[in-house]
Amino acid sequence: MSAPDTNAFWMPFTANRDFKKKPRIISGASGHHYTTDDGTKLYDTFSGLWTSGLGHCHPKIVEAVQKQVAKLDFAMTFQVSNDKAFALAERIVDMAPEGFTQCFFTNSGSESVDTALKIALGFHRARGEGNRTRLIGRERAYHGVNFGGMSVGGIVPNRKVFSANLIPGVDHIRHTFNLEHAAYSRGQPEWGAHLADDLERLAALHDGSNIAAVIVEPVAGSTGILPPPVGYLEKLREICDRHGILLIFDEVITAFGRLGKPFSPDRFGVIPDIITTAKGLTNGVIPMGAVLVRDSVYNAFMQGPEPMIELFHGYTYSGHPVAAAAGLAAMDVYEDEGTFEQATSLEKTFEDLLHSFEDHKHVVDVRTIGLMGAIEMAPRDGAPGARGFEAHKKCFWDEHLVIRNGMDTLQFAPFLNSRPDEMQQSFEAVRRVIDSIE
Ligand code: PXG
Ligand code: PLP
Repeated sequence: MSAPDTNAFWMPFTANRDFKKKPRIISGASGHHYTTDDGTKLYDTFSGLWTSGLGHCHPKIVEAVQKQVAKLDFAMTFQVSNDKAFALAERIVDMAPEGFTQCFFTNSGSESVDTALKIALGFHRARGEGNRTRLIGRERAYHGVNFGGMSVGGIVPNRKVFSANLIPGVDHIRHTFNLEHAAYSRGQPEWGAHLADDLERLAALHDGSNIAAVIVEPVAGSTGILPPPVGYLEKLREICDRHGILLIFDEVITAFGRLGKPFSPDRFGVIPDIITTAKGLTNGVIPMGAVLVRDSVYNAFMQGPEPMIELFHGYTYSGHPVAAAAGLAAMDVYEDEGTFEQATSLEKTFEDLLHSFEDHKHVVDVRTIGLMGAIEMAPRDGAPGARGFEAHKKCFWDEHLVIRNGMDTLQFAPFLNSRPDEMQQSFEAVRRVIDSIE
């Protein structure tokens, strides 16, 4: 096949004009590698886009999707539904922390976040506390790109152009990034639990009785891997409880093995009221997200006349049978192959490899937790982001390695079933690249 014309595809979160001068196009994948049309094999250090922890084209998931698409391609899930959606919901709540009994399907992390915010608002209204409308997010947070998620999110370039149209009634607590006190952290930094007191301050300012929910990523991902300081999540939980505020954990990245466990409460011991997921739910094979909800939240909606719809919300593709089949197969593989234990056993190797970059002349911080890690480089004078972007391109062209950069921070999300030798080789290649850039 000749190289495709790149003109028509307006690429998401991409420097389109720069990309189209020398496109980086992938046309195949298997296991831990991508391939291009000219037969080049590239090692993937980012598990897709945090999506594909089991590797690409896992045969069990491929087979499940092929079978399902030939058996039931689509059935509406408004008032009629399909067998696979119910089966997957059961599977997920079985894996979820105790008390989570309900699963609402979406098609992405962004939709999961907006769904969770709407559930939080509906929950309070159903209980006669319709005054609880305020939503609290955190600086530097990524909660997707829909209007709700963007508004509670805290990434400035994502918000800037839309600033006047962000949803009203949102406030933010501070982020936990701090080079002075928490640099080079392995796992949870000791410093920073006090930053959760911001929530108490906002509860005093707005009155806690007006706040519906707080949403945080248990480990902030897109913003460059910020693990929660020791005691921080506990504090958020305690303040939420004191003021009757729902706590939402956005686990689009952290669920399904990234932290060596199914969900973050299994690692940190702090249990939220709502959990948002996507990505690893289907190993990225078919787009799908899910919002997991505690019984008590669901039950608040289950009143009034039985023939009435309890939540006026849903997507055409909520619970899509082919996506659900992919999800069921992914859950089988996680279980059958002991994926979460595999991820745990790789954590130390990954941590040591990443922290070996601490003394590099460009590096100002290295952060790791589970199989999430960041190497933060100092920006080049007058050209923030240039060093990171150059590293990304050099890795691709010179080392046949796909890495992700957010500005000057290189992010890594190795496969949950990585081979240690491949992991090591990939970081040797990263070192050659950052040694070679100005
Ligand atoms: N919440 C969180 C915590 C996420 O990480 C979303 C919501 C949105 O999901 P969708 O499926 O709508 O993209 C995400 C997505 C990166 C990166 O480089 C991270 C995401 C997306 C793209 C890039 O870290 N996370
Ligand atoms: N726009 C129009 C005109 C529609 O009819 C629909 C769904 O029926 C949507 C948007 C929403 O699409 P989805 O359910 O795929 O999110």
